[in-house]
Amino acid sequence: MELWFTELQEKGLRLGFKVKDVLFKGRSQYQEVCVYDTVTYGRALMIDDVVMTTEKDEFVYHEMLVHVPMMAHPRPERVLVIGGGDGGAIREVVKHPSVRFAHLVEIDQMVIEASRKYLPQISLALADPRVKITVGDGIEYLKTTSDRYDVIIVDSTDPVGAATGLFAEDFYRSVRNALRPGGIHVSQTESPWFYQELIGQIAGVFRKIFPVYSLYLATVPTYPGNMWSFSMGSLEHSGDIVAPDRYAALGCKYYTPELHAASMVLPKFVQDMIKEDPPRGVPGEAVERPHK
Ligand code: AG3
Repeated sequence: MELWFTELQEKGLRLGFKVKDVLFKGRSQYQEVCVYDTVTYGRALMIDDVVMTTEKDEFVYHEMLVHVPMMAHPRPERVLVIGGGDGGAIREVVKHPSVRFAHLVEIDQMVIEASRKYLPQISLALADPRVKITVGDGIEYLKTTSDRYDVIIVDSTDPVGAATGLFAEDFYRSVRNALRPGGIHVSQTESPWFYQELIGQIAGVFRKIFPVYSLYLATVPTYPGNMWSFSMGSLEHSGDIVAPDRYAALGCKYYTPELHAASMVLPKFVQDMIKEDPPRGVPGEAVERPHK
């Protein structure tokens, strides 16, 4: 019997992955967590039927999420990752020798456990001695903590349900407050093809909150639209790479110093989306609110 996993992006778009094997299926207090072995992309982590990461293409997303802000910072020592319980972002963070402390705050223990067991190549750095794992709500943590970080990375699910608060202005304000002087923040902000409004709103909020704002893109084949956006806010540094000589030690498969700069060169419809004074929009019809 053929087994297919389908992600429903919106009423008119589904993405299908042929499944060889179901390795894990669990329901936590927050969500359904699954690990499938897929024919095309290897093992894949799904949360509530949405693709989080796959063995084959995870490096694109994790390298771009992490190395762009890290290489734009002169010396990142203390780094916070909110979400990202699979450990992929943390793995890239600890490749930077300047990092003394990497803190993962993930709400769902089941994501961490399933990734440790079934996605060892992604989660391996969770065992690094510089890494501290807190199972808890990142929003609450940042509201109340007096800890301060050089780089804060938000590796969230889509802005649906529990993750909605991770895309809200109040949350970004607590992110800014938890940055050390010169600190940099990045959030994954979905595909420009389906979340143009969100990306535009975040641009407005980041411009209010952070002295420097940039949007950059990467191509993630297993995410809807493939073109993926990352919104970066910085207290001081421009967002450009500061020390290209640090690159060689990272052992990247996607990120390069040239690509760092190139990822901020935006197609016209994406430029329009983040213009200070709209008109905003993408060619074609308005897209309905995504699934769920
Ligand atoms: N962060 C999830 C990106 C959102 C994917 N969205 C989608 N497929 N509709 C993933 C966690 C990876 N560490």
